[in-house]
Amino acid sequence: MTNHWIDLQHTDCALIMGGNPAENHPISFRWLTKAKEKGGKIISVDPRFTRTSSQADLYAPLRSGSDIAFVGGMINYILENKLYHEEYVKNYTNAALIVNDTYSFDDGIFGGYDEKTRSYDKTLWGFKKDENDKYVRDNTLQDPNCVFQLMKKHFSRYDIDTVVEVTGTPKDAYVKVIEMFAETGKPGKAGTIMYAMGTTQHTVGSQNVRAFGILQLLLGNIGLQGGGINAMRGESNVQGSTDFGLLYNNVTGYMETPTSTPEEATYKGFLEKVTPKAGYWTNKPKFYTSMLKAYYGNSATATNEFGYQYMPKLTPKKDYSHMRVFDSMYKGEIEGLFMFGTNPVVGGPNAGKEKEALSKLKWMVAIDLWETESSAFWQKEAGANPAEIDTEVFFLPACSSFEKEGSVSNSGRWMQYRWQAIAPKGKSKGDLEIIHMLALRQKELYKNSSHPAAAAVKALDWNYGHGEHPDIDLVCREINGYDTKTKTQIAGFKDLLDDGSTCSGNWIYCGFYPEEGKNHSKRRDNKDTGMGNYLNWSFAWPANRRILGNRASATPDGKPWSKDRVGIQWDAAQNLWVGNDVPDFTKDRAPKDEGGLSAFFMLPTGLGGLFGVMNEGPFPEHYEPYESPVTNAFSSVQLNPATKFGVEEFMTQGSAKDYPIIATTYRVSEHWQAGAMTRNLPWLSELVAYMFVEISEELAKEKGIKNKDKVVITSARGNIEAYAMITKRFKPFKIQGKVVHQVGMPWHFGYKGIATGGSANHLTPHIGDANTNIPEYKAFLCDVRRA
Ligand SMILES: Nc1nc2c(c(=O)[nH]1)N[C@H]1C(S)=C(S)[C@@H](COP(=O)(O)OP(=O)(O)OC[C@H]3O[C@@H](n4cnc5c(=O)[nH]c(N)nc54)[C@H](O)[C@@H]3O)O[C@H]1N2
Ligand SMILES: Nc1nc2c(c(=O)[nH]1)N[C@H]1C(S)=C(S)[C@@H](COP(=O)(O)OP(=O)(O)OC[C@H]3O[C@@H](n4cnc5c(=O)[nH]c(N)nc54)[C@H](O)[C@@H]3O)O[C@H]1N2
Ligand SMILES: [Mo]
Repeated sequence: MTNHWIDLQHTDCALIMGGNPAENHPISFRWLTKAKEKGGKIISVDPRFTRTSSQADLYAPLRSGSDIAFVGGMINYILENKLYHEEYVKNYTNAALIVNDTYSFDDGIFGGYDEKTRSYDKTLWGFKKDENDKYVRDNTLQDPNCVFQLMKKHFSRYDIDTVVEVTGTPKDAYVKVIEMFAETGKPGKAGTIMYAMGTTQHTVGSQNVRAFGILQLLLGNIGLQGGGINAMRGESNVQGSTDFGLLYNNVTGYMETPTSTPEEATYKGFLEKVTPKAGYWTNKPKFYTSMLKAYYGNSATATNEFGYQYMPKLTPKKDYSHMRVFDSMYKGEIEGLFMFGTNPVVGGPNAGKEKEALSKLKWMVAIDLWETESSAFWQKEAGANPAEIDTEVFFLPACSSFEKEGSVSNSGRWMQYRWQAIAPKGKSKGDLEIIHMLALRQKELYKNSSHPAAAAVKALDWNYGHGEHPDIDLVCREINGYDTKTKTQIAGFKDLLDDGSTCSGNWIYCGFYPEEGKNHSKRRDNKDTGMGNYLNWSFAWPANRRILGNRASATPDGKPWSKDRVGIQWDAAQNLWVGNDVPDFTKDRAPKDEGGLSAFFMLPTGLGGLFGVMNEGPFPEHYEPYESPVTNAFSSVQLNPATKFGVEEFMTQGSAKDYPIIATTYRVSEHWQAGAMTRNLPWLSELVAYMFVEISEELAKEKGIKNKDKVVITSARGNIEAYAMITKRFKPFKIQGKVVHQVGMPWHFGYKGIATGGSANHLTPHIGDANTNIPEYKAFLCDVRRA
């Protein structure tokens, strides 16, 4: 989230698209209800009429996989009708920058495309600079090569009539959505966008989010209280896990994992490659070296490149995302697997195939509260023949959240501490304890080894107390970071250095555990410090800032856009930015100073990216999902040209001839994810006891299916049984003149637990987004018949 949960109360309009917060993020609705009381509006855009839709002032359906067309049309309408926030756009975005003439776009493809590698030469999409290395601008926004004009041209193809033909949205509802949300483009108004997996789980997922970014920058909504783009994160600590480097291509604090290329062979070469020449990320070497000091302690010195060579390196061009790991496993390239709290046989894309891949492992360690469909994949009940499977499976019982202490970070980037509620049951252990014990045993094992790989294990600075239970205070001290000589805690990331004199396990959290405030309860002051930002409750990264980009909450000369919605403002008497938030800006940089308008100072330009480089282009472009019932109306390119394919056996693709119906998957309030957490509880199992598929009345009639009939849903990957739930929540779409049906189903079911049923992921495809590789769970093709 750029903002945070409590801030939702300040919005004039919440566009909820690609998420169902009333059911999946219910606390958000507490604050949206407050917004409504003050006259705020809610718009829900979803293929299906959800409980969120039922609370909305305006609902518009769209078929799954057509979000770029939908938002692209909004952008076009706002540009054509001059509904954008002109002063904001001119000062805080890259609208005025001139793009190099090497940029081009023709029939769905940007310049620099290489069909063989399905990738682009992104260096062609740069900004023009003058002899003094300054960006060339046209403040009138008239130059045909300025971002504003290129953007206008790109989205001019997204006229309302074409858009609704593609999305299937009724035209009047669509126009109402644009007009209602575009109201927030008036100075002083604020609109927010809330999204989750309906947006991201697509082959164009990242560009769906980029489209939101463009829309919000045009309307001047980023940086404002009640504005922003708010990704509602999923699992309780998924924000914390990505902050702490759980993604394969990131180490802590969203810095690059090194790759074994010649350029990155030395730490110096690596830093040169990953450190931009301008913007706040020029400080990256300080953060990286401090992180290496946290990893390797005294074994990280200036003479050994601070231990850089101990770090594991990625293989060039190899992708380590979920799907590609399963590809490798399937090919027999992986011997062993640790599954810490994950159940891919229910939750993974094309799960039937992922299950097969597990049987190629020599060993697997499952660390979970329950034996799941994944740890039991080799059993008879799973349809396997144990005699044919050689995988040795170890099960380690894990503690539940109530049985351990530690922090979780919420979607608003607030790190909050939780104490242990009850002692662990049975022999279960916390994940941190398990990792701690593994680390200590490995260190013991490799103590006397001269194998080159042992060097990294020996160098690892693992000093969190002795015994099985690590001392969380020591872990926290290291995450925050300290002066390596005096051992005093660092006050904030601006004090980190690249000479090895400071350590910090995660620079974005630097400052959360200061010398004087080590007791967690110190940040538990629940008094509102203004505008619901509660600055003394928890710590929000970075630097306790609650709203990212909040320089843009003020006019170019530093006054709030609206008196009712003060983020920060310039106080000329004190020469400081003051207000209701910690400035996300240099606190004494005046509006008139050099860089005084660089509201987005992390970026080299300091400007919000209407034009922004992604793997499939600098502007979002509509492509159809991997499986779609129609051909692309915007160009002759059907699928995102930068999306990668995996192992052939996983890539089966259905056509509309065999599978004419669009399918999507989603959650219900009563179940949690792959289901082990809820299908093992009698009361929740009773509430939603059976796997079902939601079918429109019209499709049910066509197929002769009645409510509660048992049906079979088939896709190119497999088939499952479910009960038919005939509903008004889905309506057939009219797409390019023909009627297209869509069905939807929860993905929580499996064969274990109390409530059992078919797993929707036996149907889903093994393909994903071109930037993140998140699977396309939200749009694929199927057919439905009575069982
Ligand atoms: N009760 C409960 N709450 C949960 C979870 C749970 O399992 N149970 N899981 C948590 C986790 S990990 C996550 S990631 C979040 C996910 O939170 P959400 O994203 O809200 O979850 P979903 O229900 O998967 O999908 C949201 C909506 O996207 C719609 N949708 C489908 N296709 C499209 C499309 O192409 N475009 C648009 N605009 N919408 C589409 C679906 O109809 C659905 O209503 O929820 C979290 N909260
Ligand atoms: N078709 C379809 N598939 C999807 C999605 C979708 O929308 N549609 N959504 C995707 C999303 S957003 C997500 S996040 C994934 C989730 O996929 P998974 O992470 O595989 O699913 P979960 O059921 O959340 O968690 C797995 C296990 O963690 C265990 N667990 C709970 N607490 C702890 C703990 O403290 N320690 C340990 N070690 N284990 C614990 C639970 O018992 C559970 O068995 O699924 C994805 N799959
Ligand atoms: Mo998630």
